[in-house]
Amino acid sequence: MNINKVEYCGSFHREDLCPKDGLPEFAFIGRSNVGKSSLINSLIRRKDLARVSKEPGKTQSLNFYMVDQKWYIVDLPGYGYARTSLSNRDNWRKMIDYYLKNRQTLVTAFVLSDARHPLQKADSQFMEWCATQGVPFV
Ligand SMILES: Nc1nc2c(ncn2[C@@H]2O[C@H](COP(=O)(O)OP(=O)(O)OP(=O)(O)O)[C@@H](O)[C@H]2O)c(=O)[nH]1
Ligand SMILES: [Mg+2]
Repeated sequence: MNINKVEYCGSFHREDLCPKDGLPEFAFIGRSNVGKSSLINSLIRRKDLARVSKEPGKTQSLNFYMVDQKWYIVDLPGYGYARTSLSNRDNWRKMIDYYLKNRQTLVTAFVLSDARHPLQKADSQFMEWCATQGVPFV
C-alpha cells in the first residue's frame, strides 16, 4: 500500500459530527487494548500519530485520519474491558454501534482479535452483531 500523507482530522463523539465530505473510510475495531491504534501507526508508518497505551481504554472517540486526501482511517474505541466506569463503557458502545450502523461512507470495519488467545466471546458476539446489522466487516 502506497501512502504519502496522513493528517489527523479530529476526534468526534457522535457520528453526525464526523466529516461529511463523502470520502470512503475504513475503521478499526476490537476489544480494548488489542492493538488497533498500534496497527494503524504501523500501516501508515508513523510512530505515534494514533495514541497508544498499555492501559486499555486509551482511544475514547471516533478518530479520523485522512490519507492522501482521498480516504479515511478511523480509529475506534475498544469494546469490552477498559479502565473506566460502566456508564462510560455503555456510552462508548452506543457511540460505536450508532457509527457502524449509520455511517454511509464506511467501506469496511476491520475487527481485530488477539492471535495469542482463542477467539473471545466478546469478539464473536460483536461479529454476530455486525452480521445481523449489515455492517460490512472483515
Ligand atoms: N505484544 C504485542 N503488543 C502489542 C501489539 N500491538 C500493540 N501492542 C501493545 O498493546 C498495547 C495496546 O495497544 P493499543 O494500540 O493502544 O491498543 P488499542 O486497541 O488501540 O487500545 P484502546 O484504544 O485502549 O482500545 C500497547 O502497549 C501496545 O504497545 C502486538 O502486535 N504485539
Ligand atoms: Mg486505541
